[in-house]
Order: sequence, then C-alpha cells, then structure tokens
Amino acid sequence: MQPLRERFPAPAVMGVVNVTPDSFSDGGAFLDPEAAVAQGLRLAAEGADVLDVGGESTRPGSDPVPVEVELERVLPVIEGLAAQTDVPISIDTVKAEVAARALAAGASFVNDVTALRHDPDMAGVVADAAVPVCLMHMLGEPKTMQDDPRYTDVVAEVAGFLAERTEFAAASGIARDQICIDPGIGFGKTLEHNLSLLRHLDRLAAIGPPVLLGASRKSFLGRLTGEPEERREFAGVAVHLDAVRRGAWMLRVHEVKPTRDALAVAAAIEAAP
Ligand code: HH2
Repeated sequence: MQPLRERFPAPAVMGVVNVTPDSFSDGGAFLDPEAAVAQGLRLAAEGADVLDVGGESTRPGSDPVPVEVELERVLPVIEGLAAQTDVPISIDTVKAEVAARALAAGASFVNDVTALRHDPDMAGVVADAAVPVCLMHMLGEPKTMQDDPRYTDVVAEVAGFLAERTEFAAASGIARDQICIDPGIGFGKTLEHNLSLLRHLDRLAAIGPPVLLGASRKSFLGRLTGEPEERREFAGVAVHLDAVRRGAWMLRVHEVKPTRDALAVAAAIEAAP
C-alpha cells in the first residue's frame, strides 16, 4: 500500500458526509441515502481527496447509536458512492463491526474518533484490511466531554496521547505509513485548548504521522465570530489555511470548494519568485 503522504499529497481535503439525524451542523440534511450520495458526489466534484461517511453523531451531548442503525445509515451510502466515484471513502465509526462491513461495501479508510480505544476489535479489523486509519484525541466521551475539560498542558498531553496511540496501532499490525493523527478539535476542549492546539500544531506534526485536522463549523468558531453553524465557513477556511502552514496534512471539511480555493491561492503565492 502506498504511504499516506504519497497517496494524498499535502494539503489534502476530506469531505464530510454525515448520514445522521443529529449531527451538530447538518443533522438530518442527508439522512436519505440518495441525498447523502448526491452530497458526497458534489464534494468529490469539488476536489475532495477522501469522502468521510459517518452514521453516528459525536457532537457534544450526543447519545451512542446501535450498530444496526449505524449500518443501515452508512452502508447504502458507501455502496452508492463506491459505484459512482473513484474518490476513496472513509468510514467515521468507533465500532469494529461497522468498520468491517463498511470496508466490505467499498470504504478503504477508517476514521476512529476514539483512536482504537472504544472497540477492542477495531485495531485488528484495520490491520487485517491493511487500510489507513485516523487516530483522534478525545477527552472523555461525547455525552460529557464538554463538561469542564481540564489539562495541565493540553499540547503536551494530546501529543503524548497521539504518540502512544500510534505505537499501539503499529504494535497491532497497522503499517506506520498508513496511520494519521488528529488532535480532535472540540472533543473535550475549551476555546483556549483548541487555540493552543492550533497554535502549536507543529509539535503534533513532529510526532511523525501526518496530521488530519477538522475545525469545520465547530462551536469555538461561533465563540470567536458570533456566527451560527451555517455561517462559519470563512472562519473555518482561516483556521484550515493557518493549520496547513503549521504542518497539517489533511483537512476535514463540510464544504470542499472554499477550502480548495484558499489552498490554491496560498500555493500560488508560495510558488511565486
Ligand atoms: N469531527 C467530527 C466527527 N469526526 N473525525 C476526525 N478525525 N476529526 C474531527 O475533527 C471530527 C471527526 C465532528 O464533526 P461532524 O462530523 O460534522 O459532526 P457530528 O459528529 O455531529 O456528526
């Protein structure tokens, strides 16, 4: 398998396809499989390098979803997308059974917001399928993670966690060049925690694996701008552009085109004599 950094040269873009009734910014919009597939194809046409399909919301306060419900949501969308686009499909799940069925249906990337901690079988599923995996940091669980999250040194603690999970993944038989890491913006973090992680992203990039980052529409952008979820696009582009300058490799976004445009302009400036 081609190393992640070669297969998806930085800066890469992951488009979000949420098949949930309750995702924080687009819950219910794409619950119908046809609408979700159409959304994925639109993001692919806009230049997404990967499409991240998720059937369980992880927004603060959300409840877990039974495995059958999650499968019912994501499988038709993965099958539909796999039949109509060559853009690789990622499955955003914490459950090994959902990951395995999604991979069989056409997904080829696993995005686990618990970094292989939730389900003891997840590492084996990823290793056996020899697919890339994203290991994300989260403090606590979605239901309670925003209830007074505390760190002594957020950057050091998140970096230590991601380094430890990378070693765990490698020891579980997952190829090192198929692992990426993610600080998990908004997952058990205050505004200040998110900003520190963004400012010191270079320290996370120094761990080794490429860094995936998702700030799209998140509440800290609302805190900074006063805008509701559907109007945080400009703020999101600003964060993502800054993150790429500080070493981020892939950006997880709800709208691909604005991110692609911003990256194209930044790259043109960088290439000027
Ligand atoms: N954020 C969300 C979900 N999955 N995966 C990674 N690797 N990084 C993230 O930052 C990340 C993620 C939350 O965003 P969204 O999918 O829009 O919302 P919800 O979890 O409510 O479906």
